Amino acid sequence: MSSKPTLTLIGGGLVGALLAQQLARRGFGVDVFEKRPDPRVAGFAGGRSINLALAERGLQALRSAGLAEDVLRRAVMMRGRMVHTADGRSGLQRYGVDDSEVIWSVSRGGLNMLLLDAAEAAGVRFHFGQGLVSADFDAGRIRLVGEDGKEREADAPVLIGADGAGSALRAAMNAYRPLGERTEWLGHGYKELEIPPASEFGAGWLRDSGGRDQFAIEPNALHIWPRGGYMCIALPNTEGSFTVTLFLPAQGPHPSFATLPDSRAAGAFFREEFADLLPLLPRFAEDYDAHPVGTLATLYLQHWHLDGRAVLVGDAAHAIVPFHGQGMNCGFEDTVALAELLQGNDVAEAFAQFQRLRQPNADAIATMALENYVEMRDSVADPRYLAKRELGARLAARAPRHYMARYRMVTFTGLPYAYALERGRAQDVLLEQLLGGSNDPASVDLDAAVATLEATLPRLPPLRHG
Ligand code: FAD
Ligand code: E1W
Repeated sequence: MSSKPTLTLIGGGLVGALLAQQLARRGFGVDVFEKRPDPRVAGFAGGRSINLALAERGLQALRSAGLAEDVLRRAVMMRGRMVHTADGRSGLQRYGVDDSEVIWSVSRGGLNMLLLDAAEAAGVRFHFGQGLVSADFDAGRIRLVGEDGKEREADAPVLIGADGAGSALRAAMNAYRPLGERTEWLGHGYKELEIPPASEFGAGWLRDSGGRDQFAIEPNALHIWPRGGYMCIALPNTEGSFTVTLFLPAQGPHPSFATLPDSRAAGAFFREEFADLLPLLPRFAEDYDAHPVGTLATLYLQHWHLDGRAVLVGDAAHAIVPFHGQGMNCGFEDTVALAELLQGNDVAEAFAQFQRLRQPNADAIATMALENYVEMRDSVADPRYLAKRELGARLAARAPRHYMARYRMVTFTGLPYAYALERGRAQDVLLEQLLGGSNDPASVDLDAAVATLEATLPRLPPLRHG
């Protein structure tokens, strides 16, 4: 097609940095304006979650960028969810049958710096400490503000917004032509706490025989303390620590962040509700009082792009609640799709195709992430849920080409999110029919069930980890 335009990305976070690398590798000139200073120089100061779960979709994108091996070297494997019930017991529910179906805990800062290095090596020009203020889409110019408060202008005929949930480019686009924006607040917030390495708990724990730090709890798991209307989770860090996140209603009757304004109130609450977790949090009071309450919302837009002039990707286009651990993974999938589309099409066509391809999938993971919050908080103890999960596991073992749990489709395959949502619904209808009034999976005639399954649901497409 025509010669390759220079592209201007706003935001050098996870999605912006990975997209920039892929575009530069395809021969585009790429400028990235990032509001914050270079984390490789200034130290990483990301306000939000310290570590994240990387799953198959994110890995597939990193593989296509040639970066998967590097990332996995610095990641901690999570084989399953370790559920800690209120009575103090815990048990591991494996995600897959073996270590081919695991997820990975990665440091947000470490991953971002790795991606910045990779993008720079591919020829991307970064401009740190430069925040977008406004855009003149007719003139193809943008206004930026430096950390010193000084404003400057730059040419930017083609803009890509990877500037996150609070996107400044989105605001500028919306002012030029309404995007049909809707934000649905979850009404729950989150706060991050830390379990330090076991070596900090006293001499008895200090180090293993190789001198390495020991983890205070099982390192190769995602820990969940479900408590009905709220929960805590913990993801392991490579240094032997864990980042704990408390999810809780923001307002309203106890318990909510409103009724737990400080560590004194929250300490009493944790002693009651998270009795086994609190002793692992030696800096509970400091962390609770110092860390802000984060807000959670789902963002829906009618329009992701402005002709061939600007497009939004990642959280800027479709921020979701974090309960499936898929926001970054979905944003990474975006980068592959957009880079491929820009390769063979003119810019306007690529942007339009990008929205056509990705929006149904972004909508689907938004729905599934919201549903997973309820599932995580409540259903792990619900007999109907457990019966369906057990029956699903039996069907999957007997007819793996016809049944796959929705969580596995989302987490361990690259099947479109919209497909996972739709197939998950159909599978659920079938499980309900098969169980009828019983919550005993053993009461179901499996031979007949498999026959019904094969007759009513199409085969799953071939998979990498089939
Ligand atoms: P961001 O990471 O927000 O990056 C945006 C970048 O743009 C930043 O560097 C910012 O400084 C910059 N910027 C902002 N404004 C401007 C401006 N005006 N000018 C220039 N630059 C600007 N996802 C997962 O896949 N797995 C998980 O386990 C997971 N856990 C999560 C837990 C929590 C508590 C939360 C809140 C989210 C979680 N997510 C998870 C989601 C994930 O954090 C996001 O989907 C991901 O960070 C989106 O990347 P992004 O690059 O689009 O946006
Ligand atoms: C994952 C923040 C976050 C990140 C996650 C997950 C969860 C609960 C949360 C979903 C999950 C990995 N999940 N885990 N176990 N069952 N569902 O898979 O990333 Cl709260």
